[in-house]
Amino acid sequence: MPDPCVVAPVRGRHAVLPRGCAGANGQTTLSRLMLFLLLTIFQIAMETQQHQTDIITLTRHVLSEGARARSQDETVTGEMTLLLNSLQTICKVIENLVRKARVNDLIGIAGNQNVQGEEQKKLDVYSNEVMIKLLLSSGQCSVLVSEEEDNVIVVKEHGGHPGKYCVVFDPLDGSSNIDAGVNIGTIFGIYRILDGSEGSVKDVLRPGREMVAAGYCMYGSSANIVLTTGNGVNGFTLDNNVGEFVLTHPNIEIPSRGNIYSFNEGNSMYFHEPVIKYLESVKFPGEGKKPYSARYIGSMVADVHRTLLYGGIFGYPSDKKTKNGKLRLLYEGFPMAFLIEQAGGVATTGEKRVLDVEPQSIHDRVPIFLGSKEDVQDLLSFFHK
Ligand code: AMP
Ligand code: P6P
Repeated sequence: MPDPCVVAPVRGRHAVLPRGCAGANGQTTLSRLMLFLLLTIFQIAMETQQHQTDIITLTRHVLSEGARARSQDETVTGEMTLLLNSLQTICKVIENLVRKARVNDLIGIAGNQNVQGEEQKKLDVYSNEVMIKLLLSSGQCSVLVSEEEDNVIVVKEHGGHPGKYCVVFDPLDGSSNIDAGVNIGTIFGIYRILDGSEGSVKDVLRPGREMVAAGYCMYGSSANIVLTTGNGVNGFTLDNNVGEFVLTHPNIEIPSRGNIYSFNEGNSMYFHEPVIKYLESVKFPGEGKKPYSARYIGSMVADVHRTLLYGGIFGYPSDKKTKNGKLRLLYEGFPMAFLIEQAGGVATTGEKRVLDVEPQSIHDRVPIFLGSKEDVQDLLSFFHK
């Protein structure tokens, strides 16, 4: 009779059951055996993961995408690769600021207002400064637009080395949530400078469809970068042990329909009729249909990230008090619309494709509905009635 304390070898090693396994009760032995085998399998899985050698970091992904671009077009210089990796570094620096904010007394207001007339939080100010300094020094940009800056930043007028890209960004979106520890984020979009331009506001007053890359970094329980360069959408999660963003969400595709609607219904009394009717349709869907769930975080990065992964619809519409809604076209609407479309979704103002809007000024606002194709089409049906 084999000793029930020694079980079948696992990877060449005999696993020995813990003390007392040879109890009189066969049931005890069996349950202990099952537990021990599960623990052994878990340990093997963990060891395997640690020894995983084919880790795709964001750095590696960007370098390989650059090599692929160069193999298809010999004029590719590597400047985009350098810019994307500069943006990655920016996200790591801001993530560190956000994660340590409360300990380093970075919570609270900086005591001044930004161009939007909003109270600037200390983290807003720090994040904006970090982003501008690192982009100026990257040597890849000729024009910068920040939500926190009144005017466009022309790099050559700031002693920087101009490059062929223009970056528009919200350094810390959702800042009203900073003190509550709710997810916040950095949003960016990239245009290639116009032929013959040395850098001016004209390089960024262009429809979002002319962007060559867009992304965001969401700072929450983990830091996540979601990026498109026009060939789909990939998501990366920061591994703080390694200090690298690791590919965790390859080729993100938004579900064609979800069951979540994400609007600030505190504005309902101001909503126009089509939005009111659409919201009623998802709350009272009629016989035999389940109503949608309401989810609203109040940080665009977080609400869009959830919509991208789970599907459904996010909206910040124009209403009776704000002609064009609240969200900014250049550095919120365009990048998020680019990402959503690249993931197979739809982004509309209610009247036209967001990416086709022609900016008149760098801080234009835009009404926006984005998310799963079928959900947004349902919404649009109320605009066309
Ligand atoms: P570059 O000459 O490096 O500025 O790249 C020229 C164009 O090639 C860019 O605008 C992109 O459309 C594409 N490209 C170059 N490098 C990359 C990259 N690492 N990832 C994605 N697209 C890239
Ligand atoms: P409201 C955050 O301040 C922000 O700019 C976006 O991140 C967010 O989607 C929106 O405003 C929230 O606005 O009016 O619902 O608080």
